Amino acid sequence: MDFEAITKYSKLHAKPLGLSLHYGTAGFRSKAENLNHIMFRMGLLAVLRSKKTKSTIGVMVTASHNPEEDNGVKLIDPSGEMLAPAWEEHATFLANAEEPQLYCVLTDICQREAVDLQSEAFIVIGRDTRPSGKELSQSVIDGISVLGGQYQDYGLVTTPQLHYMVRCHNTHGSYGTPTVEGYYQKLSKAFLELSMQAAPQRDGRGALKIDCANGIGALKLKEMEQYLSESFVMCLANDGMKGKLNHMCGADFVKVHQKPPVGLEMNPGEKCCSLDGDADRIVYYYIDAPGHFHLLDGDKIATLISTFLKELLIKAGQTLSFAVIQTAYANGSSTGYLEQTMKVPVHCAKTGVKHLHHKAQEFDIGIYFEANGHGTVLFSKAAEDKIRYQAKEEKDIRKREAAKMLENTIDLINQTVGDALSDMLVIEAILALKNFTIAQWDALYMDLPNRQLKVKVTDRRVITTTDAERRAITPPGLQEEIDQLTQKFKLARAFVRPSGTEDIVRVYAEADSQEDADKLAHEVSLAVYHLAGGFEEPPKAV
Ligand code: 16G
Ligand code: MG
Repeated sequence: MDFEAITKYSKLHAKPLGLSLHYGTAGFRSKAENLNHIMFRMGLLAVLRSKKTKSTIGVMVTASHNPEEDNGVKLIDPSGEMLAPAWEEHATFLANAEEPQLYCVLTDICQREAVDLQSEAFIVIGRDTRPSGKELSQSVIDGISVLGGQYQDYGLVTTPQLHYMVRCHNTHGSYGTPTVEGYYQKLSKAFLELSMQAAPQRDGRGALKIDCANGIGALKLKEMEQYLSESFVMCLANDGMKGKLNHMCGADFVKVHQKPPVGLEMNPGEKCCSLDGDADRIVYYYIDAPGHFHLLDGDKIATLISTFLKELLIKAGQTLSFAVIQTAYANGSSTGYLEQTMKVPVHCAKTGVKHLHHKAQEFDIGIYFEANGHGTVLFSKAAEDKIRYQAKEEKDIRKREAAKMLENTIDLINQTVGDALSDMLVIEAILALKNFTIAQWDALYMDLPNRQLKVKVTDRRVITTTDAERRAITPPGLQEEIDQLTQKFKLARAFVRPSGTEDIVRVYAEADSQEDADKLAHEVSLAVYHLAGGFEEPPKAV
């Protein structure tokens, strides 16, 4: 490593003295103006990671559903997954080194990880549509170049598209061609083959209105549209021509506020969905004839996909292990429906994609979704091989057809990470094959009313949790208080956890009526406020 070059270039991307940022659940996120040095340093780190793994590494510049002024960055590991936890620590360490220590910290990481500096490095870069993205990507490139890494800048892409590119590069094309065209071709071919057997869509039930959060999803859907059949009618709203990124729209807004986004006109029964700012989340919704809003979140998506896959596995006569992974935020009704009605094993993981992804890898087929709409399906290598073999060689036509549909589903789903575009096509294919309206899908089970609240405390780290975040260990007395409050309501459940992306504590409550869910959430918030160092005013009733 060239000490002088690193020192010289680092000064051009100088770290503001004393500024400390952490590699959180989804990488670094902050106001864009604070991120120049972070980007440069993540360029450096990506090169070390690439040398260490002897693989292509991804660097995505995005702040997902955060407001437009923010930006962020995350690294993508060789198989297209989130960065390994030990390297998240290196990232934080490197990000917070003051200028004179930077070289030392780099050398330290190289030593601890036994990085062979003679190895080559190749990095792929992408960014979402934030105005700050281009300049920040250039800082990443400067970091890569100063350590002699090679790179390919994909420019504007969705986060899951960049995850896909990383996997394509590292599998030498067997996962797909590492271009956006390759991505559209792979997905559209699988989609068209899968939905071929669907009956023609009557009464416009095939049409879909899409709220693109004024983000990258709009651009990429317009590109993808030409690869899909004319029978799939998409109508894009919030495509970034007028509105601001994620402002009063997008998957996060719709899920948190449980109401439609602005900028999308809805008529009763029309099927609508929202993507988030970097298109790795999706939620569906509609209004019924009396005008009530119905949200179909990640739990409903997981249920639909599970039902479909389970039916196909039975038809194909395949006995593969199969499980759904959720988080504590999963609606109690969804867990009950999956376990009791569908007889599917359900596991609970901590919040954050990497935790769910990791757990899902333990099964032949692992379906994971966060209630917020981030999720995908993972197929083990053995399961994939079995299915592909059966799709080709099976003599029984019915079984072979089922195996072919499973094979198309494997190709349609982005197995690296949750992907709004790929998930949307999976959902649309299933709805078409089942000839389901969105209301019929919604009727699979009824969500329990629920409420999420935020509480401000002096130091959110005083709250520690166990049992996949469902129980609080500290501060003393908090869990006992939550247990007592919960007992007062029917079908009730509540938990609290420190947010991984904001300086607040999150509260979740559900109960058999909205009134009780609101009441319980408020009472639990007060308990957090009193026992965990709340500041400003005590939380008000909902
Ligand atoms: C990030 C996570 C998401 C999680 C959310 C929780 C990734 C790619 N994204 O957006 O999975 O649900 O954080 O945020 O891991 P919170 O900790 O603030 O509740
Ligand atoms: Mg996102």
